[in-house]
Amino acid sequence: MQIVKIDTAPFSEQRPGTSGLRKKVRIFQQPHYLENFVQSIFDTQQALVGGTLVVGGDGRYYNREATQIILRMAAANGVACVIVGQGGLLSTPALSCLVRKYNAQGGIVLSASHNPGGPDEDFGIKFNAANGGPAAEAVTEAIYQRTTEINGYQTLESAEIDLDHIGASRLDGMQIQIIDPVTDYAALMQTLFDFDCIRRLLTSSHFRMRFDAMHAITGVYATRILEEMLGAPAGTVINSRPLPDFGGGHPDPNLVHAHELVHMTQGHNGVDFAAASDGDGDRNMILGQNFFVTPSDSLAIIAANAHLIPGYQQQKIDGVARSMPTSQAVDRVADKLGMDCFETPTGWKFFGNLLDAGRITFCGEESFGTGSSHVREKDGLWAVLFWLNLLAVKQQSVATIVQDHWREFGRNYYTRHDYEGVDKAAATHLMQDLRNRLGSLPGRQMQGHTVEYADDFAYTDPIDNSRSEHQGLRVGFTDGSRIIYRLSGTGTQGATLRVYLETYEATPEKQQQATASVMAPLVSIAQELAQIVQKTGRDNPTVIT
Ligand code: G16
Repeated sequence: MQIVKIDTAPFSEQRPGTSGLRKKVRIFQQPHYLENFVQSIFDTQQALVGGTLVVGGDGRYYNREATQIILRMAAANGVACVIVGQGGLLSTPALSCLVRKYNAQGGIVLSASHNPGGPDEDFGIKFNAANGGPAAEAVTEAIYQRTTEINGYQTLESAEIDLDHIGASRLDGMQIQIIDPVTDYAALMQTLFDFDCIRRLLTSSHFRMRFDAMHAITGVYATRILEEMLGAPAGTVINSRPLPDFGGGHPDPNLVHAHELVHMTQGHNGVDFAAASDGDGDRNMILGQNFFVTPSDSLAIIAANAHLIPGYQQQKIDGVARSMPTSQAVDRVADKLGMDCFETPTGWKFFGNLLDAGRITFCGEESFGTGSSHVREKDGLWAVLFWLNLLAVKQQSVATIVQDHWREFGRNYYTRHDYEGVDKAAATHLMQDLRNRLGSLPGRQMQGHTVEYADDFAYTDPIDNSRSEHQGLRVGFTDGSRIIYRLSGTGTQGATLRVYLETYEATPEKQQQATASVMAPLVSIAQELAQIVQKTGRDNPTVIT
């Protein structure tokens, strides 16, 4: 087969955001656009030459075409072996599992996560390192720098590559292994959780569960693991067929976008347990009957109950980590149980070094991400299995488990307000203006709250000392409440302003209030402090979670 060198010129704006390069499909479809980025990966990641690469995506529109392009370029760039999920499909945590299990030198994830899919929607590409996790900032920066000077890429002239039949084949000198996307991941889950115990719960007539795959990749995984391996009744997994446009929906497991599932938990007849995952299977939402578990609480409860789960009961849990805007619920668990607790910037990549160094076992984010040292990505189905194992052991409802946790550790009321599609310049100005005023805020009284500190969050990685600046504006009050402002790094249109709000309640009698009413004073302080209405023209957030 003929290796061909194609001349190209750099595209502007190929800098990866919070989690890889995410753009509209039509941008990726421009001639050479994807190729430039992929060649920049090969040019900067020399270990891939003669090495193994894992490739897979969430099945969204353009997944197949992109997989073909990447395989041809991998062969032309001297990669020895590519492991590909059948049909070009792999959930993000499953890809992480494969990179680690087969000692690959890296992985390429094709996904725009929770963003909608389809010809007019979003696509994305992300490079994962040999530890199976999203590449560190220094690596993504090197890839980006390469995109700014690239003038050519290498590919192979070949017929369409068969992605659908499991087995090995060759493309020029490169081996292609098409594998079942679920098998290795499911085997890993079996080493962590008590499948017999979960099976007894799922097959009991007293327990009803639904899992919403949102027509995304976890449909494949959840059907196999929950229904086929664990015996949950057929129909437990809803919206199970992955579709390139996610059925026109928004595969984001939150109270707004997974409303069909939320509805199934409501009322006397609501199911006992419900969960959802996102486009690429790394996010999760956990619900009980008439009960929503915030991702921040979920992380804290997982850390507090690890001793009940087989995969974690033999090990000492040394530490936990959360992203800065995630509530401090897990900090209280760490404090009481004598674990280290790390506060990192938003982005799963910041947990990688801590996990690799064995400093933490569990980590999570308010953005519906929870995970552990078993892989280097957040893992939606893992969190669901953790909760199922916990429910099976405790024989209590989701609400009882969470409320008992609050009684013991206190409750961190939490909410996030997103202002999506805001004018970029207006959002940047809002942040800059607030940043300029941070120094004047400590001591200021606002609606009965006194500002204790106000800063622009920066992080020094304790393992490699790398420094990340401007990771969100924090305003903390003397009663422990916090307001945090950040611009999202995952959107593809305009800017998304995220406002994260948290307040702590230690008194059990005050832990059963509606979040919206408890948070109302902080919400109004947050709007006033940043002059959100004046600066964005928005009276209300687009999404509240
Ligand atoms: C990605 C990152 C997460 C981050 C989330 C939201 O998740 O991996 O670490 O919390 O985006 O980021 P932002 O607030 O910048 O939009 P995913 O599931 O989209 O890959």
